[in-house]
Amino acid sequence: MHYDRDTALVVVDCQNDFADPRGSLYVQGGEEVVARCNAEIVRAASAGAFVVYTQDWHPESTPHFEKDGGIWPVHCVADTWGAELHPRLLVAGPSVRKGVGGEDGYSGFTVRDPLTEATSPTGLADLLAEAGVGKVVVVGLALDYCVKATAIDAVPAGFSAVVLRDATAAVNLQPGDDDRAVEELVSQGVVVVR
Ligand code: VGL
Ligand code: ZN
Repeated sequence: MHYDRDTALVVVDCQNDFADPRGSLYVQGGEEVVARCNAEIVRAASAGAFVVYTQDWHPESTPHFEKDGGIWPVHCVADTWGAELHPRLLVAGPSVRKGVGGEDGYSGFTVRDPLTEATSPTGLADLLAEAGVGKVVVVGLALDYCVKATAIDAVPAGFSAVVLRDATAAVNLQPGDDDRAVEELVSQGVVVVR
């Protein structure tokens, strides 16, 4: 990928619970994704491009978790090891935390109140606007959840969006969720490249 000052790299949820095999919601291939993200981070940062990170950041109880009525094992609880960025991930910019107030949702741009369904912004759009970019490159975990939702939300927020599939990995709750995520991305105007 080519980076310049009009382009930001958005590194989604490269946290221990997703990227480390000991994590509670380990995504197969997570460590490889960290290495591939690092290569992009080096490229982006050396071109002077803005690099920004997201972190899934949940309270101990949230309707996002299976034990509280959702579908996921407990993961990325605020201020725990699982919520930390993977120790090998290069950090070259700010991080946006999502779900802090127990909200649900997957996008790095917005979270959703589980009771009212109202969405509120996370601050990512503001950071990108301050950086003055028109284009975002999205990488990280997981392709079929937070990478997909973040890239799709970037389009109505006014950015052109590219997903680097080789710098992602999918949860694949159902086999083929990865390919379906790519189809959905493309149908929403996101460019998906290897
Ligand atoms: C994610 C499942 C639950 C993700 C977050 O980062 O893709 N997936 N919470
Ligand atoms: Zn989550």
